[in-house]
Amino acid sequence: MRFLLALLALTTGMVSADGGLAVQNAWIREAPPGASMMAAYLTIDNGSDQDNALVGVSSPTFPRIMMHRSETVDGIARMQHVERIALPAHGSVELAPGGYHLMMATPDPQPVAGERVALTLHFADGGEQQVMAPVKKKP
Ligand SMILES: [Cu+2]
Repeated sequence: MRFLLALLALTTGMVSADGGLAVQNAWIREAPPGASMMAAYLTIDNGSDQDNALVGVSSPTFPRIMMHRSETVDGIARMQHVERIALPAHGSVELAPGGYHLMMATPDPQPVAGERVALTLHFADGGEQQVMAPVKKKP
């Protein structure tokens, strides 16, 4: 049954079976050839009554995925490493350019637009969800 649910998650790219969390619009920005880092973005809806948090992301394609937040301080844009991204009950958190994002070292070969990459999101309550994130050119 778990396997079936996982399959369903893979085909729809969206799950709400696990504590009311739904992961949507996951995508990875295609990087120029030779770029050392790639970024990924997605939206997480927490439809449950429980606060939760994103505490890590893993992928067979990317050996190490970090969670970052971009911010501008005194006119200087910089990125800060974060250990967790809070997902308040009945809230929605968007990882988007200019804010929270996933950052990963570019593997060799480098994933390019049109490919899809599996990302597994790990949550503070012990749950996890897998999504297939397409690689896209910068919109
Ligand atoms: Cu970053």
